[in-house]
Amino acid sequence: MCRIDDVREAVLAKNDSGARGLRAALAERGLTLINLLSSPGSGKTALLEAELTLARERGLPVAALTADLATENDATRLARSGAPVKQVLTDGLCHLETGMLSRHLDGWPDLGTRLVFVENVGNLVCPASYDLGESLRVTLASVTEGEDKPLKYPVAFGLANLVVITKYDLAEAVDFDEAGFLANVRRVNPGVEVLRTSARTALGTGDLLERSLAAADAGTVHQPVMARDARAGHHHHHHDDRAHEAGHGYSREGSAQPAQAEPESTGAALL
Ligand SMILES: Nc1nc2c(ncn2[C@@H]2O[C@H](COP(=O)(O)OP(=O)(O)OP(=O)(O)O)[C@@H](O)[C@H]2O)c(=O)[nH]1
Ligand SMILES: [Mg+2]
Repeated sequence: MCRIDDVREAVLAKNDSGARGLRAALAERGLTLINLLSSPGSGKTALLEAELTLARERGLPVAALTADLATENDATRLARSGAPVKQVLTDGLCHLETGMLSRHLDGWPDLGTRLVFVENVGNLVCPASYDLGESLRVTLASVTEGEDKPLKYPVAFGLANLVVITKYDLAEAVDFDEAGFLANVRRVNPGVEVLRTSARTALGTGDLLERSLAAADAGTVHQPVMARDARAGHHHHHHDDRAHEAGHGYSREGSAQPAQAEPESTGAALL
């Protein structure tokens, strides 16, 4: 075990205990956290802006935290929806940790808010190991990224409890291999639901909002297993293997997994 692994495990252990505290605090306030993960430019902000706008139209109290290494650009874009939005600057870190979130969630958003969407730093590696106290972890991939991404980033896709295909309006133009993508998702995370979405055409935006609300209603806890594996002293690469083997990376402490709800008739749900 090299030193980097020791440091990494200490950081993860600290984050894990932070996640437990954050979960309890969120539950007390009736807040449900939705963690969005993808590579840079997959369309997290665009989809989130559509979600926030839709939620506002439906009179649902939602808020968003968006994380980046630098700039307030994404918060400015999301604020156009009229929802309460905050920018988290990670100061060069490639992922969010619970400590950063706790600071921003102190007294914010207003009581009565049901959902807080968290746009993680655009990166499919770093944020995957960090439990943020979320109820739903959503991993996104755009149709332009290639069908092999779930295999190349098995932790990000293996620990997701909802996978979202973005920019579906471009699928034909880029000859998106949808069957190949779905087969690869199944290999790292059998049974996980996959939604087709487009921020341009609003395809699937209602479905994502419904899955998020279902997670809030069920009060289900989804805790990435990997952080605990790390404390048990496994090597990093081992986590990837486990995500592969186990097929899913969440321990389920609640009732039925909301992400596995029956597909909607919009044509967005695939698995
Ligand atoms: N055609 C099309 N383009 C999209 C869609 N969603 C996002 N885009 C474009 O893709 C680019 C990146 O989108 P963003 O929403 O900024 O992606 P992001 O994942 O938030 O990026 P980072 O925050 O930098 O990681 C922008 O130029 C968007 O306009 C979509 O559904 N269809
Ligand atoms: Mg963004």
